[in-house]
Amino acid sequence: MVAIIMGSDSDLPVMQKAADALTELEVPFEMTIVSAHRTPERMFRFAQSAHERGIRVIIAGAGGAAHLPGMVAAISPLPVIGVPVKSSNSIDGWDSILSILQMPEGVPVATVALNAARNAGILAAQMLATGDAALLGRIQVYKKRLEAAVLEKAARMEGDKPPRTDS
Ligand code: RP5
Repeated sequence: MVAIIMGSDSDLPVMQKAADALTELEVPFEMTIVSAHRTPERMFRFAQSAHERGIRVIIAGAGGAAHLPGMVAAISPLPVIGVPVKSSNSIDGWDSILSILQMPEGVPVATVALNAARNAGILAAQMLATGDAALLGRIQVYKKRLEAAVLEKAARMEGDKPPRTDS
C-alpha cells in the first residue's frame, strides 16, 4: 500500500524509521532504491506505474541535490511524502530540505523535517486511515500511548522536585 523509495542505500539508516512506523501500525509496504540521477529510467517507470500496482502513498527520501521526491511527484498521480536526508554529500541538510520543499505550484510534495522518516511513515498511515476505520483506530491508540508517555515523564519530573518553601 505504501512504497518507500530512497536515492541510495546510504539513506537506509534514516529511511528504515518510516518502515518501522508502518510495521508498528500494520500497514503493508515495499522498500527499494530508486535514484533520480543514477537510474532516471527506473525512476520514470516506478513513478508511472506505482498506482497501477496498488500503491496508494509514496514516501521518497533523498539527500544533497534531492530531486527524487519532486520528480516522482511530477510523474505520479499519488501523494508523495518527501524526507530530506542529511547525507554525506549534503552541506548541512538545508540543501536537501529546500530541494524537496520548494516545489512549484501544482506539484506538491508533503515534506517532513530533516531525517524525520518516522513522521513520514505515520503521515502515510494517517492518509490511508481516512478510508480505513481499523487503521484509524490503531492511530488513535498510538496517539494515546504518546500522551501517556509524556504524562508519565511529567509525573516523574514533578515527583523529583524539591518541596516548595514559599508558602
Ligand atoms: C542522494 O545522494 C542520495 O539520496 C543520498 O542521500 C546521497 C548520497 O548517495 P551515495 O553517494 O551515498 O550513494 O542522491
